[in-house]
Amino acid sequence: MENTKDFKSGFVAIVGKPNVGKSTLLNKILKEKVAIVSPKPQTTRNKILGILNEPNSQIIFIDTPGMHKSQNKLDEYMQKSINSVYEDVDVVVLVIDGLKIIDDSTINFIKSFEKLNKKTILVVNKIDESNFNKMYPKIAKLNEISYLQTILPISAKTGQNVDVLIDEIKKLLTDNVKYFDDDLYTTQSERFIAGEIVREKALWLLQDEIPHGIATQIVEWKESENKVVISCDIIIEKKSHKQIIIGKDGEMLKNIGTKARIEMEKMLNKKVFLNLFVKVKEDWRNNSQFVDDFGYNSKDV
Ligand SMILES: Nc1nc2c(ncn2[C@@H]2O[C@H](COP(=O)(O)OP(=O)(O)OP(=O)(O)O)[C@@H](O)[C@H]2O)c(=O)[nH]1
Ligand SMILES: [Mg+2]
Repeated sequence: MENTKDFKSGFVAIVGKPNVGKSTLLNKILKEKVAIVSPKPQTTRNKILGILNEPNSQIIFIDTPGMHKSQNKLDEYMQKSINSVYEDVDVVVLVIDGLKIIDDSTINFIKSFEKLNKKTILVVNKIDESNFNKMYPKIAKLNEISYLQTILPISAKTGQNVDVLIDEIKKLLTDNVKYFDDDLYTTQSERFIAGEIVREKALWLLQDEIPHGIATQIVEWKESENKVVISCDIIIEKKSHKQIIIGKDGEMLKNIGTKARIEMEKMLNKKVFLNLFVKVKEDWRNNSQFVDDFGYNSKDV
């Protein structure tokens, strides 16, 4: 079908520090879960593409890992995937956490995006947990940053102002091309999302540094008409973490598995038989080969 003259499309990067709510925002915009979310920073490790199809527009969003200082090979991969996103996008949605103090370093951080020379919308997230009187002076402070197209307080969690954000983005789009089929809302494979679901449950259930050292790898996927048998390796970086992830009498692993299976069944609309295996790869986040093997290949960013 030919696009009408007023059809708009384009690519939008969602960027910002870890834990500010970028992935929550993407899921809310799409009304589908394409990116995993957790209260722990550095949840997202890859660029995640989500497509919002509306009768007169197609917006392609790219969620990115939170920006932080690189400490290992995995961090370097994450940084590369953030850097590579800017080439292709028309609009940058820069997300900050509205519950955090907005000081000079925040202002400088936001100003550092000016050199990208992209139309930029600043989103101040998590307003559901604040009140207008507290938020207003903070947002007023941001008005001195002149290169921004819009400053918008939102709640990615409740969806407040998310429709306004989408309208503001549409105003900035100039392409007239349909890049993807109408019925596609992500380019992530079900296999990739399944691995991410296992990682998400581990992020929620495990404490301290353990979840950050976890990678997941789908090693078996046998699908028939009404069931899928999925086997997934959970890779950990220290032998001493093995007992913690398995738990007393296997309780922790069982819990991760049950929660992941329920979510996979919703996604796949089929009965899922999920087998989890724990494997130790000492210090894998510092090993380029392992980082590549577990799906974080710099050549793919
Ligand atoms: N109260 C509140 N919490 C939110 C909101 N948006 C996200 N969160 C919470 O903030 C935490 C981080 O959310 P994510 O969406 O994983 O954040 P992220 O920016 O993608 O994080 P990284 O992938 O680590 O960079 C989670 O606990 C979310 O539930 C919001 O609008 N309000
Ligand atoms: Mg994320």
